[in-house]
Amino acid sequence: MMIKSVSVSPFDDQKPGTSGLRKSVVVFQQPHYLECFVQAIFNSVPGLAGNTLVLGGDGRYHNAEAIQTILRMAAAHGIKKVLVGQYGLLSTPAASAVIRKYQAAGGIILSASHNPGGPDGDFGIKFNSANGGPAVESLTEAMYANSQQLTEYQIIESEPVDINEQGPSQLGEMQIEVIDPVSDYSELMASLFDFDAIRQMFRKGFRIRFDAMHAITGPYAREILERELGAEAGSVINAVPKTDFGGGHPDPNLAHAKELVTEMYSAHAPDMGAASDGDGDRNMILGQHFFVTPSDSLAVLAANATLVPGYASGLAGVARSMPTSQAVDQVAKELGIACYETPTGWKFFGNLMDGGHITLCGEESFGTGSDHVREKDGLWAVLFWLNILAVEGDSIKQIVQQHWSRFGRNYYTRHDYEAVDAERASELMLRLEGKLEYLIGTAPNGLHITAADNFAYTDPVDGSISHKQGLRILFADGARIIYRLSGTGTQGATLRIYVEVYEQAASKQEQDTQQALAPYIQLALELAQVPTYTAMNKPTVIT
Ligand code: VG1
Ligand code: CO
Repeated sequence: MMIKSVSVSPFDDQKPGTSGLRKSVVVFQQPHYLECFVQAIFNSVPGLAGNTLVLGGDGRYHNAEAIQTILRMAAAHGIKKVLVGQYGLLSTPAASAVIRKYQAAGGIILSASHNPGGPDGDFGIKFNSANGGPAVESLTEAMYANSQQLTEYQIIESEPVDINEQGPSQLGEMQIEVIDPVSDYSELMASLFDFDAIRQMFRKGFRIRFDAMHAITGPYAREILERELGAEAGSVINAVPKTDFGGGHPDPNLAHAKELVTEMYSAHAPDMGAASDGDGDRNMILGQHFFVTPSDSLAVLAANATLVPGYASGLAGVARSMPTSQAVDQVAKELGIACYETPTGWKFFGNLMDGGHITLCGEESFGTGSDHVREKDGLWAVLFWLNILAVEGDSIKQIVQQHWSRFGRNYYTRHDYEAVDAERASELMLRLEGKLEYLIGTAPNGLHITAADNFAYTDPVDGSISHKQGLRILFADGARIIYRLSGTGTQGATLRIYVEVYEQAASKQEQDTQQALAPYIQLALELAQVPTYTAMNKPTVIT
């Protein structure tokens, strides 16, 4: 086996964001670009050589080529064995499950998640550690630092490896095992949920529509929902993964999963609607003529967890990202368990789960998960809901409304301003941050501000501190306005504004969300002079 050292000059833009390194496909297609980042991973993660690595992706454009490059670099780095998903496919939660099950030293996941794919779309790469979770911040910083000083990378020369057939093969001295991307994951799901109860519900005529959005969850959802649980054939739509996601935006929300939303609001709507994103870690849950906000979904799962076999003994604690609504906090209070507030991104939940501090966690961005893996998990959330429905016998709408009457309702929305001029977006944030201390104790538009800051988080397990995680404005009545710049976008800047209002009175829980939040949305625009800085008079996406 000939190991070749290739001399390179470093790329200056290989700084991982909220979830790995995401760039347009064209950036990744530059000669040596992917190789440099992979070498930075290998140089920064101790103990990969001589150990097992998991490799797979969401199947988007450039996935197949990138897999071949990484295999040849892994062989040059002295990796002992690579477990690679058949056809190069592995959903993000399945990759996490496989890393944990086979005690791999880590995994490389190729995905830009909910970002569009295809030659003009985005590509991405991230490293997950031996616990199955995204590399923590200190490690992603080490990768970036390494990428800035890189002078060479190592690769072997070889013919492309056949990853279309399951089974073992060899690349130089490295073993390769092409694995079924679905079976380890579906086995794990069967160990957590009452599949018999769900089967019985389907047998009685329960109908689900699952929109895989032409992305990775198609094969997983077909296998588990249709084959194992007996949902009607055709329940899973857009089930064949495409390299460009059928030209769509594989983001399960009201704006992008239009086909599903239209059906769920039609006269013949199925009992449940669900969708997942490009890499299978997000989920959207809908009932008949009813949308469950992700923050509410997390709270409902937490409140009903003991109905599900895998969580029957109760929850150690829960966590949510800072911008996520405080609905789950109400549940934690009542259950008498801890509730942690972390910065945006799944990497902050790993330590809490490893330390046994939390069992469930979630984000407002359609992400929910538990300590069964170290990623958010789209299909898992759908199965969790199915299990609750099978036990309760109520509709999704009833379950959520009962939840509100017990815990109160957290009205919640996120307004995104995409592709804003990056400099103007930072100016907006800087100017607003400068104003925050003067806002405390004032009542603009009659809304009483009690606190305002730039959120910082101290990890209770390793003591690491993450600064500047979003501007928060907190109000006397429990309402919040939060501003962040996205760390996953690839064009200009994306400004996210999150608004939340708590309503305990049952008589006021049936309002339209945008109307209920209107005074705070208005104030959010005024305080940050959003139209002026973004040159937009309305958000590009509202969720
Ligand atoms: C977004 C979401 C965040 C999520 C991240 C990765 O990040 O807001 O909650 O963890 O995407 O999800 P940002 O920095 O753009 O706001 V995924 O499914 O894209 O891996
Ligand atoms: Co995702």
